[in-house]
Amino acid sequence: MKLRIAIQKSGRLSEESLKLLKDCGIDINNSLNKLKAEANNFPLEIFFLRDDDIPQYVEDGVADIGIVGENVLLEKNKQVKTVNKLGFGKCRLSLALPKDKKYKSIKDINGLRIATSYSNILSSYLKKQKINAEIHEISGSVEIAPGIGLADAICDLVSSGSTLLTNGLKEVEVILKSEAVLISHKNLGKQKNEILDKLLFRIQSLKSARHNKYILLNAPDNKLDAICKILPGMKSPTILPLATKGWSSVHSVLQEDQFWEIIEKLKANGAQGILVVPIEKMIL
Ligand code: PRT
Ligand code: ZN
Repeated sequence: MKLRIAIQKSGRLSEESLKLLKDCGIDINNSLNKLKAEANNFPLEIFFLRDDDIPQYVEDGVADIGIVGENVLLEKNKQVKTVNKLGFGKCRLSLALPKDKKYKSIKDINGLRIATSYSNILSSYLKKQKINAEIHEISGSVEIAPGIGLADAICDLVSSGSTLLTNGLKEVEVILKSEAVLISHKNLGKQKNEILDKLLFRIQSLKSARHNKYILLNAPDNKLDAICKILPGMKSPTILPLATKGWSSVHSVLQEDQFWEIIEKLKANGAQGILVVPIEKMIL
C-alpha cells in the first residue's frame, strides 16, 4: 500500500514541497520524470501536477494527499480535509488600485471593474462587505489589467509587493492570508491513514525544530538557580560542570518568539559565552 501525494510540478511551491519531503528523510527517485515519482524508503508515490488541479485530484481520490496554497484551496472549494499548515508559500490575496486613485474605505470599490483569477473568493468577500462591483475573471497577468483599460482595480496575490509597485498599483485591502497546506482525501482508510500519520509525525518534528533554537551558555554556579528559572527548556535545562571551578555550562531549548527577551535576561543574570544553534529535528 502506498500513499499518493500531489505536489506542484513547476512553480513557487515545487521546490519547497520537494524539500519538505526530503527533510522528512524521504528519498525520491527520478523527480525529473514529468508526471510521477516514487520514494525509495517510504511508501509514497509523488504526482507532479498544476496547482489548480490538486484539490480536484484529492477530492476524487486520484491522489490521497496534496500540497497547495490556501488561496487555491479556497477558490476551488473542493471537499477535502486540511491536515496541516506548512509555513511556506506565504502570500496574501489583496485588492489593489492605481496608485493615484483615492481610497478611504472599501466603499470606494463600489461600481468598479475588478480583474482577478480568484472570482469565487472575491465575490464572497464583496458580498460580505455589501459591495457591488463587476468581476472580470482573467487567468494571468492580472496586474496589467488597469494599465490597458481592462479594469479599474485588481484582486491578486502579493508577496513582496514589487509587482504592484512596478505596475503603478497600491494595495488597499487584504482579503486573505495564505500559505501552503497539506490536504487529504476525506476517507483515506486505515492503512493510508497510518502512512499519513507517519508523515505528519515527521513534518511536526521539522516544524517544532524550525521554531526552536538550542542554546548553550556558561554561568557561575551561584547564578544557576536564577538562570534555570529564565530558561523554559523541553523538561529542564542540562547542567554540566566546566573545567574552571565554580562554573557550569547550561544547555536548553528556546522558542524563537521569546528568544531575544530571554537572551537579555540571561545576560543580565551573569550568563556568558552564549551560543545559539539551529535544531534540525525535534521529537517531542
Ligand atoms: O503552473 P501552475 O498552475 O501550477 O502554477 P501557477 O502559475 O498557478 O502558480 P505559482 O507557481 O505562481 O504559485 C503557486 C502558489 O504559490 C500560489 O497559489 C500561492 O499559494 C503561492 N504564492 C506565494 C504565490 C506568490 N507567493 C506570489 N507572489 N503565487 C503567486 N505570486 C505572484 C502573484 O500572482 C503576482 O504576480 O507573484 C506576483 C507578486 O509577487 P510580489 O513579490 O511582486 O508581490
Ligand atoms: Zn496555477
